[in-house]
Amino acid sequence: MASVLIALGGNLGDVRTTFRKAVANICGMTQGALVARSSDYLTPPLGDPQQPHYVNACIEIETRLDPHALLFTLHKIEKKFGRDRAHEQHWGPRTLDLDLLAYDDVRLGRRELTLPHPRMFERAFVLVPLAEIAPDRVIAGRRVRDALTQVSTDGIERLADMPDPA
Ligand code: A4P
Ligand code: MG
Repeated sequence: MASVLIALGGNLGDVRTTFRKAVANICGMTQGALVARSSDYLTPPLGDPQQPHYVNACIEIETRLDPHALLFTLHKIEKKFGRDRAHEQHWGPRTLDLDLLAYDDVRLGRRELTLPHPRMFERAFVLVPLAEIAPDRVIAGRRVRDALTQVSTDGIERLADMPDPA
């Protein structure tokens, strides 16, 4: 089984409900086991400042899918929750963005899949939730909790847990 870290983001629709359903889909469609899930965080938008704030979170799963099959499955889940890549702007609003942050210690440098995720260390909206679930994980030679000290976390707010749906 591979240990995989995935970042969730979105700023259109009822994002927290989308996340809850997406996490269930990720586990179901990857025959994966959920190891950890961070809180949800409200984060100021990177990119167009006129767009709504995002909600961000991270999960750790264990799965037997290989990295490409996993990314393919994540794209299917994005689409299922209303993401329309053909009509969105780069770094613009979206219902659900699923980024593969790390897959064991695999390193890949392809355009369609780069591992670890090349921009994760610049992004407080990734590092804050990631440090909640995997502070001691070392990714590309950097410990997550140390990487977090190198970015500004201004404006990031932890959201209270949602009650379980009836
Ligand atoms: N790709 C390559 N490597 C990976 C990987 N490790 N994980 C390829 C996922 N995808 C990977 O991805 C574009 C292409 O990258 C895919 O076809 C895939 O094969 P995308 O998710 O469609 O692109 P994107 O999301 O527009 O860009 P990118 O660079 O992933 O940026 P973000 O950060 O995901 O951009 N502000 C806040 N506060 N919170 C956010 O979550 N998100 C974005 C979106 C902008 N501003 C944000 C947030
Ligand atoms: Mg993305």
